[in-house]
Amino acid sequence: MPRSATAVSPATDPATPILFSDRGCPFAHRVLALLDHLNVAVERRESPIGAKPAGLERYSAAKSIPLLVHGELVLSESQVIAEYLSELHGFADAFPPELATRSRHRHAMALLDRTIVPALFGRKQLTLDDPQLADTLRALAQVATSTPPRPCLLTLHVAPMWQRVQWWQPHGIVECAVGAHPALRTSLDPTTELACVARTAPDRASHLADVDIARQAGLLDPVTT
Ligand SMILES: N[C@@H](CCC(=O)N[C@@H](CS)C(=O)NCC(=O)O)C(=O)O
Repeated sequence: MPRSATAVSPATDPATPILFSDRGCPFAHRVLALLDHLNVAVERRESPIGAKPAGLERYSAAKSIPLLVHGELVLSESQVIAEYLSELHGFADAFPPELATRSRHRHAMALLDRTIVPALFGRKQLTLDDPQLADTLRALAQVATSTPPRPCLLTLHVAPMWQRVQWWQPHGIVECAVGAHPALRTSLDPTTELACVARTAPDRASHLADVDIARQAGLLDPVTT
């Protein structure tokens, strides 16, 4: 069983963080891959896609997911959660030591979330010549990781989204745009094969079936790329 899937009751271990998310959420996948890599147990509270896990309202009025509850601390935003856990557990490889490189990592992560993620969720329409997409791909290409990639906050941030791009929108705008940058594609593909990413990924077939059910129920935005 994947280490991060091991549910430990907070009644027996109050130090165990609780992660609220819906099933197969790529933002939660970032956090689960990190916890798996750090070998830290987590209690998962999951709902079907498009729904909210029971008990979430106790911690978040907006019912934001993913949400981490660790003792008194309540955090949303996958990147904030990942940085907290990295510092807490002394993840030395979280970011590169050199300031400019570290800022490039954060820049690429922010642009990915501002441009590609909304398109992936059907919240933004992209075209191949979109200037924000061009900037995002350039920022990602600048931080293209070694082969094979090492787990760091950048690779764990990008990998779940790159996997969902390929699963949800094969041959869509994002995959085509990345395909025009062979070196970038070569650096992205192996991130999804990192052991901690693969161990915490949902099963592709059942995930796609769940997404379909949620779409038909009108719980997800239609995807148009
Ligand atoms: N910026 C957030 C995005 C979270 C997000 O969009 N989560 C999806 C679920 S996979 C969603 O639709 N959330 C709606 C909500 O939280 O109400 C993060 O990085 O955690």
